[in-house]
Amino acid sequence: MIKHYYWPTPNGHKTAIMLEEVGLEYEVCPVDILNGAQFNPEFIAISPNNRIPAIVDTEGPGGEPYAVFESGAILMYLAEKTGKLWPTDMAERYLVMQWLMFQMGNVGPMFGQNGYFQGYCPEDVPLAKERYYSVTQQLYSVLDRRLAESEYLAGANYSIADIATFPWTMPKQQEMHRIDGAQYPNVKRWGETIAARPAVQRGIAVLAQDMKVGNPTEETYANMFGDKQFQR
Ligand SMILES: N[C@@H](CCC(=O)N[C@@H](CS)C(=O)NCC(=O)O)C(=O)O
Repeated sequence: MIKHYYWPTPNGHKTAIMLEEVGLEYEVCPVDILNGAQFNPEFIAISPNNRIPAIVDTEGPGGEPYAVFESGAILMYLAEKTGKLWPTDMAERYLVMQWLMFQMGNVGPMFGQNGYFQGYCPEDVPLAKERYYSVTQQLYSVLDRRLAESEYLAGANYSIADIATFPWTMPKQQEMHRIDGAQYPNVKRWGETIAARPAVQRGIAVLAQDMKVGNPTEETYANMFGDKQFQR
């Protein structure tokens, strides 16, 4: 059984979707990051950078409990455990890895900073806004070009690379990132195909009612972006 340490954010959605796709038995362990639950020592023992998602596989390698943090590593772990959503052929598998790393190293961090400076930063910082917005547009262009030539990011088949990227490009995210989805028709086609998958819909629905990042209070801001992050 998989214990899923989770909150309904784009990074959390990746592993929520994956668990639904592969059909492993799992238990949702909510980590309310708006109210500081990510700083509990028991959670930091599993996820040293106080970020969701994380998992504990109660029957990990050798039958022992095994903890995994970082969403990309969790997707790979669950793919390897179940033999699903990444190919066995080495050339094909490394295409999946490349697009997964593209998400982990570029899409996630840059879109995240764009969202922060567009929406949450208490000061208007035009240079940062412009910089992260431009990088976000450039990354959308890369995705759109790739999806013009390929059904899914890593080729003809849906994989963990798509699962990692999709939650960051959903309409709500595009709005937050000031992205006009109509400018990226291939991302749109791909996003609509993925959004129609029942497992994706079930994954996104987990704790959906608790997704209230919109207007942070002083306390939730401190937990997510401010002093609490740096106190330790
Ligand atoms: N690189 C990490 C990023 C995870 C991440 O940034 N998670 C956010 C939610 S989307 C979080 O837990 N934030 C809580 C905090 O910053 O304290 C991953 O992909 O797992």
